[in-house]
Amino acid sequence: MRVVLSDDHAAHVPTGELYLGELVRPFECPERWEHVVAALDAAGLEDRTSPDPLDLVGVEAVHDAAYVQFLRTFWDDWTAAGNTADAIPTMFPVRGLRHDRVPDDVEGRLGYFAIAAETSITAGTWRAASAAAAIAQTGQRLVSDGEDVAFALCRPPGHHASADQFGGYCFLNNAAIAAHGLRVDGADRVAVLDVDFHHGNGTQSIFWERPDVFFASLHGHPADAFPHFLGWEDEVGAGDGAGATLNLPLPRGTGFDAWGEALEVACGAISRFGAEALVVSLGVDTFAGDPISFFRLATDDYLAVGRRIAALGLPTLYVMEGGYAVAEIGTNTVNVLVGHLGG
Ligand code: 5XA
Ligand code: ZN
Repeated sequence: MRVVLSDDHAAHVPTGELYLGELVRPFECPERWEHVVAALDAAGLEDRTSPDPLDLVGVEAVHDAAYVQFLRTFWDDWTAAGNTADAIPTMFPVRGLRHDRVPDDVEGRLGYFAIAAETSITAGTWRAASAAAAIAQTGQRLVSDGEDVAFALCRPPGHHASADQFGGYCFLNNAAIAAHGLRVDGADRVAVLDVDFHHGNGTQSIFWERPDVFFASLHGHPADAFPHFLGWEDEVGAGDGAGATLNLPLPRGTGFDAWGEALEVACGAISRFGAEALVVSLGVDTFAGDPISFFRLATDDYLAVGRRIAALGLPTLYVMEGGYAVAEIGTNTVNVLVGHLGG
């Protein structure tokens, strides 16, 4: 299996995360990447590829150009305004406030483009986020060019990033960029299967009205879990995309039996949709030991996840999303890949 990765992920190292009223060490940390690489080594998955340069046209096919410009330039503006600490958004255009004016002030602009306060922009955020998007694009091209399966080891993750907002540790939507790329490079119908614990609100919103990209997500019920304000089962897409979104929210304590049944439902829907290629938003924060999630999957269950996804028989790109049980993230992630390969 080809693995696409880059050391540039290490440029994004936020110093703190607002979590339940405290500033804690961020759960989304560079060590996650290192553990996945160590597990890839241990499993003999050593066919590594560096990303091609970022294709901005492909990025701006799913993100607003003004948002991409914001991500590219914000750190310089933030520091030019005299700030030295990481940029943490604290004020948002919520109910009753205007969405049609982008503030000039850096604090206002930061909140305008944000969904949540746990994610900060740092000196190296654009470098890492743009490298992650380039990794997804490179993996996508490998699959479009005939690889059965590839793994894009993206960090930071992407599935919470919408066309014009960051949050949930995500800046550019790597999976959405890859899914759109698969369409451009020849697949008539593409599916995104999001198996991260959290609902992929960004991916859903990007493809909400598109009939050519199916989005299916298994996740902690939004009544109980981040991102809280999207991911109910009655969200099915709109306009030409009506019926091309499938949400399978699951309760606290969900173990592999119930989770696997939901995976079966998602896979059945992807087959009926007639997808010709698949992007998997691969988060392993469904693991029982994950510190910020509440499902109960075990390390061996991830082998079965990979086997079931492989049984779809589709050219597949796995894109790394979440997973914060740092010591186990490598084995859990690689078990999905090994299962896909028949292990
Ligand atoms: O998949 N998304 C995540 O793992 C990030 C959740 C952030 C919760 N504040
Ligand atoms: Zn997650």
